[in-house]
Amino acid sequence: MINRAREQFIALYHQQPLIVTSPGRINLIGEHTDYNNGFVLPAAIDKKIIYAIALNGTDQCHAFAAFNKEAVTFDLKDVKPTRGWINYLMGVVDQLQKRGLPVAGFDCVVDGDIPIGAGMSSSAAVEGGLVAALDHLMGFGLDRMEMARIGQLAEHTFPGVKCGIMDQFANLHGKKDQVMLLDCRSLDYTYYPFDFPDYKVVLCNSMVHHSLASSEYNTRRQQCEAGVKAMQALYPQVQSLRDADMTMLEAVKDHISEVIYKRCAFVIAEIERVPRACTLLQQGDLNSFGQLMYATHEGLSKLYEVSCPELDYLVTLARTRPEVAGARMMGGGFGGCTINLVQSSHVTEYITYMQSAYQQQFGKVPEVYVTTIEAGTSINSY
Ligand code: GAF
Repeated sequence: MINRAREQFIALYHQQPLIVTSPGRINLIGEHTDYNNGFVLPAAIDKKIIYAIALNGTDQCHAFAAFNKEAVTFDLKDVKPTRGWINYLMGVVDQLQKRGLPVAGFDCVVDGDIPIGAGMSSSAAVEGGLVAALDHLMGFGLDRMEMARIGQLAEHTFPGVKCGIMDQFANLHGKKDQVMLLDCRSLDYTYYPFDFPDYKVVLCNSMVHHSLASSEYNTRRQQCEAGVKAMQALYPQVQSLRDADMTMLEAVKDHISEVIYKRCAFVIAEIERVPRACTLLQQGDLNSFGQLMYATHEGLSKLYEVSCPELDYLVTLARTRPEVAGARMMGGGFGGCTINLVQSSHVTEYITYMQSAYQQQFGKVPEVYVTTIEAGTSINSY
């Protein structure tokens, strides 16, 4: 893929590019907790976006996407939200410009193998790869957390998804075979080895892409904020759901809708599950960890209502299989992948079983990715 991107770049733009690899992510546990100031446990993976990129000495930016053979151009003096994937590039440029950084024109080829809309955060990979590339080419000296914030804000202002910081953080901070416990309030983080040679992380793609995912995502965020506001009347110390507990939520139950109650109940429980899950991981107790993954899925499905019949089916099937320690839907929801912790010796058998059962039920074959945990966005020197 790297060679393909480089050759494509040279053919289009006639100079040698810088190569940047920018990974997708998994999240073991802690879903919809990041924008509630809670905890997440993500890792960067082997699926990635590749940039071949160089400055071009003009005010124009040219990008060619290898995945759909589409070429886009924009002017650095005319950066504003539009439609399509160019938004992710322009959003990053806009954030850099807003910080007073003198972004120069560039040419790039964007290639990669992160399935789009599968919940592995291809958009954060596009953002993180570009911000790291421009930082390197122009010597801005941004630190990785600042780059993550730039990606997050680009996502808020251009595509318009009011995401938390998990995806951009994971993309830029990943380390081989390490998961990261991130406190989304303080932005402190700790690496923990994911050292389970007898298990594989298997992603099953429901092949469902829900067109309402972005608007529903933003709605969930507003519902959480409404819950916080209601609790603040009694508990002024509640600045986000991170500060709340079930006693506080029960105290305001009669003043909020059932929907707001359910959303908050899920997030409060999920924030509390993550440090517990992390301790289990450190103790090597993957089976107990897996039970927490199932609990997360249950909450995402019944209380947060971001699952769909296809994801529920995949998790229900996983639960019947002794070789699976745990499974749940992953990411924002309304489609995309489930994450499954599967005994290495039974992975092939498990995939065959899942694909055939799913095909019988929904008439399509789920793509399956056996992933590895890899480094975050990297500037390649060759
Ligand atoms: C998406 C968002 F981009 C993340 O910030 C996070 O909220 C996730 O959904 C749900 O945990 O990937």
